[in-house]
Amino acid sequence: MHLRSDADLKASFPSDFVWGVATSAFQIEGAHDADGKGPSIWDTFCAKEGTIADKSDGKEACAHYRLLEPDLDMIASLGVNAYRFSASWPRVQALGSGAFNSKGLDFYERLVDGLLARGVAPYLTLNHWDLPQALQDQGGWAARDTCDRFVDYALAMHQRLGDRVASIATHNEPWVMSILGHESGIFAPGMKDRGIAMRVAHHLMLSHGMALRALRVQGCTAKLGIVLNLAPVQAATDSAQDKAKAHLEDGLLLRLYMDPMFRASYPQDVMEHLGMDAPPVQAGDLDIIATPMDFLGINYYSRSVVRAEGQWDVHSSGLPLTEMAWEIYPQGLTELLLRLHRDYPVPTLLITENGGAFKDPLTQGRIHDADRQHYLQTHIAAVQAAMAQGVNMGGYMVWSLMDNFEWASGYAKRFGIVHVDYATQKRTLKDSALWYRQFLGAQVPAQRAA
Ligand code: IFM
Repeated sequence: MHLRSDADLKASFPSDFVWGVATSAFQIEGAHDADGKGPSIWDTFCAKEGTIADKSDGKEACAHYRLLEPDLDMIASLGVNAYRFSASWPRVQALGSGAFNSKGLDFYERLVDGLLARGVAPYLTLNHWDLPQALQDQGGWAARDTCDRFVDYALAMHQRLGDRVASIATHNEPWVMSILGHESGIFAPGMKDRGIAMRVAHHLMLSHGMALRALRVQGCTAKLGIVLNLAPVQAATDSAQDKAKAHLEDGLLLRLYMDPMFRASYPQDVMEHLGMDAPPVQAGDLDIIATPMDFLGINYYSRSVVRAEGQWDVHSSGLPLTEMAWEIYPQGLTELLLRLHRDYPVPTLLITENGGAFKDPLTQGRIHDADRQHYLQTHIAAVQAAMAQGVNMGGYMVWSLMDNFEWASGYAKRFGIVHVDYATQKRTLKDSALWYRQFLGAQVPAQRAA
């Protein structure tokens, strides 16, 4: 991809474009049982033998619950105008029903007020996977009742913070919660049943629509939406079999979510493929799911290439890979955005996550993560290319602000633009963070210089 100068690239975005960094509660907060927090399904999952590559957990993570104030200073020092974070549901309501925990709500209030005081807009995600364990014990997302519990939680968050957050996303990556959590079982709660996974996907989308409606009735002025993990799905060859498989995989990853939310229908071919495992749709559900939203968040990392038989070898394209063995494929982001714009009546699109895990050698206090910097530059350029072709883009957020708990991979995979030394909790801005700050044109406050 032809790289234009940073200054030209930055100048090609509108002045009100949202530039941010993103995190999620379980991945950074730690304080797993502090101040009345209840256990989440990820606390339970981590405690099971063989679930997390390095046998770690989220008990301490980046100690963000304790280090909130310095972390807020660090976020502001990057010159971003937005910070995307999630609230831990069991921190604000230990059991996922019944009493809310004022100390938990106070934490998110300090976070939101601290951002605003520093000129950074708060972008709240309600559910980034850490469902209260007590709700899982009653069926979790496979139980329709959990949708009502989620609406109560959404309304409580709105009551406390709705007048100050810029945006509320209901769920982060329903596909991941459904498929990795309930079909392959490599994420919490670790189930392996496709029928359950499809119930989960349906209930996540239903609760999203229900929450949007309830929030609007409460007079919510924050922008409302959802965050999906999407990718272009390409056939490995031109064979009819590979193309048919790619169409089906696109159906399972993208159309299964985009069609109900933007067309009020499930894709017929995918429903037929799922047969008895198809989502349990009740009368009126699809209208609720298709409740209009103000923005759609997209998390983009790579493309997906599929073959009819067996796995596609990710090394075969010769493209560079990240430490997750994900191909670096920025043109896929442009392709995806153009396709969404062409095929669906989408609202403003936000890139709510984009970034990569790379080897980050710490040498004499510096981390020269040129790979990550290049990844970010080329993907920002890919967003620009989509905008130049008419896609309505509202913002871009780097995943992630800092190294954190990368789910089943534990702490070994580092996505941060800020390095975290987990032994001391010392934060060090990597070269990519220094580059991002310079790209954004932020002034370095003397007392906060890295
Ligand atoms: O760390 C995750 C994040 O929680 C959700 N999206 C993908 C990231 C990288 O795997």
